[in-house]
Amino acid sequence: MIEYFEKVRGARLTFFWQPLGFPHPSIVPSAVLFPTEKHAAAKGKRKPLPDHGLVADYFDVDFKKPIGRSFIHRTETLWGEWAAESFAPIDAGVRYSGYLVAPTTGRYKFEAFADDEMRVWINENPVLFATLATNKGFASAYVELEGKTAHSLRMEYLDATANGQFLLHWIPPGFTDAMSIPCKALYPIKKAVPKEINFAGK
Ligand SMILES: [Ca+2]
Repeated sequence: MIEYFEKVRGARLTFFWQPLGFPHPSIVPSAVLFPTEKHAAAKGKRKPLPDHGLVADYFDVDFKKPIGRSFIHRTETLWGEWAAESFAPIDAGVRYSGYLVAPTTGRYKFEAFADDEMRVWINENPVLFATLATNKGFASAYVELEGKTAHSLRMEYLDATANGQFLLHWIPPGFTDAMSIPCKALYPIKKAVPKEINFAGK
């Protein structure tokens, strides 16, 4: 059990471990976390793809040498001084790909921060580029999205050195504050998108 308290602006939490035989700590992957003992006991029957999230393909910092594949359930992560995955190096590039489903049709504002760099494409169109080299890693963009439709989403993130962190948040139509994109909006393949998505969470 983890209890987390967030009071005023800025909220970050990462849960690291260092498995035996690995040279550095890495984020505890969602593949080894289960909501109940029953889910944990049934882990051998796990589906090859998670229900939500994006495919994560890791590379070296030049995006030339493939290192391995896993999944991410949110469009944000905090590597800190360590690695995203036990098999990945501390400094790495990663390409996240999958589908984004917006709850309603309208104009969405996307806000990003990256240490060191991040590029985002929606429906194969470049949306934004955040880099520490300009504007301290922040970037934003508006995108018109049709609701309840699968839009292809690709993000390329590079942590070239030292601290590693990125986020891609959105402000849906009718809202004023940026918020995390819920994992209900993210799917690794188009076939995983259900016919009906209950965004209300009830
Ligand atoms: Ca960095």
